[in-house]
Amino acid sequence: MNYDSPGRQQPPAGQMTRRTWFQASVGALTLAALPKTEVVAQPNSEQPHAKTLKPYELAPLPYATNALEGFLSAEILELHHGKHHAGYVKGLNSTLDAIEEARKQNNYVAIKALERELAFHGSGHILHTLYWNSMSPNGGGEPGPVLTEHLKQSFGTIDGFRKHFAAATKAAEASGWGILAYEPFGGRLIVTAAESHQQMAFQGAVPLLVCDVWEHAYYLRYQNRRSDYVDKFFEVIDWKFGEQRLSANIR
Ligand code: MN3
Repeated sequence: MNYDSPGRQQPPAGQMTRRTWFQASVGALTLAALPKTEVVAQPNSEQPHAKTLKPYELAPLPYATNALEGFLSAEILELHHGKHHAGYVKGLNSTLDAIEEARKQNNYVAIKALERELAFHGSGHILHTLYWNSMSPNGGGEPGPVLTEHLKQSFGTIDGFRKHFAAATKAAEASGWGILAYEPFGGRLIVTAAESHQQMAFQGAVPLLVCDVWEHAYYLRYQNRRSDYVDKFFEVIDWKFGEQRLSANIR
């Protein structure tokens, strides 16, 4: 059973739950989490229903910009969400437009650069969407039962995971991310440290909880002290979101 299937949940108008907010933001890319039988049922190259696809949208933050004040200032969240994340959404849509135009013209002279842009902006949008949800004013504490079981299986102890995740995230080269992901082929959790948004990807792994360590995420408060920022991330980490993501993706 996969609870991330698009259209499964139809809340009353005006009521956007945290889950539906996330689905609206990420949309079709949650297909990556579908069972194999559904993944192979992709549209053919004619894409008969492609015209129904909507552009990607920047969803509002799932909390007020000052809700994480003890960790990140409202100024940081406003800039990060309203400028940086918005830029990835814009870049993703414009890249998709350019690729569509290339298909129409049957002119693929620039396709390599376009695919590079697609991976960059697409990964940037998805990771930022996950990032806002990976934090909560009610975050911190300990993970739920499903996540706890899998964290212990994959990392030995919860503290073992924390140390591993913190070390990998602090060590991400230049601009990057710390990512806790579920790898469905091996049925385990992994930590990856992405460079930029898309380099060093473990293909097929589904990100659950992520921490942005581009300087724009923390510099206005922490300056060069990335280590302090990563350590404090655990005070706001939304384990519930990770629990939901994992539960929806376990095979
Ligand atoms: Mn960022």
